[in-house]
Amino acid sequence: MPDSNSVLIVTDIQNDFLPGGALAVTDGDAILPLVNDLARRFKNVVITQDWHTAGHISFASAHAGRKPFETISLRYGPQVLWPDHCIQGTQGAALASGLDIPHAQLILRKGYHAHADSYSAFFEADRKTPTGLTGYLFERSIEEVFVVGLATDFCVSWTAQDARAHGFKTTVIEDACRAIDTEGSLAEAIAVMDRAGVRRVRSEALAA
Ligand code: VGL
Ligand code: ZN
Repeated sequence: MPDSNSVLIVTDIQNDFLPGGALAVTDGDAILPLVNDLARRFKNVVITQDWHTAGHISFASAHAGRKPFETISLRYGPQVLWPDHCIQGTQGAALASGLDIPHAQLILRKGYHAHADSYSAFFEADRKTPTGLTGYLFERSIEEVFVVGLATDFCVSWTAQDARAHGFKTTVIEDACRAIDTEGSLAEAIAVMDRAGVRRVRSEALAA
């Protein structure tokens, strides 16, 4: 299945998204063995890292009177507000120590502009400002993208949608992901991915 024209994108498996972290995803750590195992089957692996400034616009603490998990309207559209998380250089922003993917070729940071969020590994939340990943994958003749990691309903889904929109055959491996699921966000993300032509599979469906 994975060949030299495919890439595995390992999304935001960072301390702050694991149990005990600032924006813990339920059972986020449970995917680590599977993610490590899947990654071994890919020649090409890209790891993403949520990488915010202190006082980032996506933090509830940056908006007077607002609480985490509320949604506000920003110039580029609706923004869910989060607890402070993945601040550049902190332990919370570090990749999980249980991630064992020494052959990963690129670690891509995103969300580093103070005034824009970036769920997707391809574009910031304005859906216009590129991270450079499209060019990187095109230049490396990648045709097929597989996405795993955290969280299914935010960074995984947005990354998969953008991959598909750029013509990559795109698959989310669902049992190698976990969701935040706030205000129906998981059901919505699944509907959007299905409409966009993103394939969703379980890891057993991928031939060894
Ligand atoms: C994420 C919320 C805020 C994610 C990142 O990785 O899915 N979710 N920042
Ligand atoms: Zn974030």
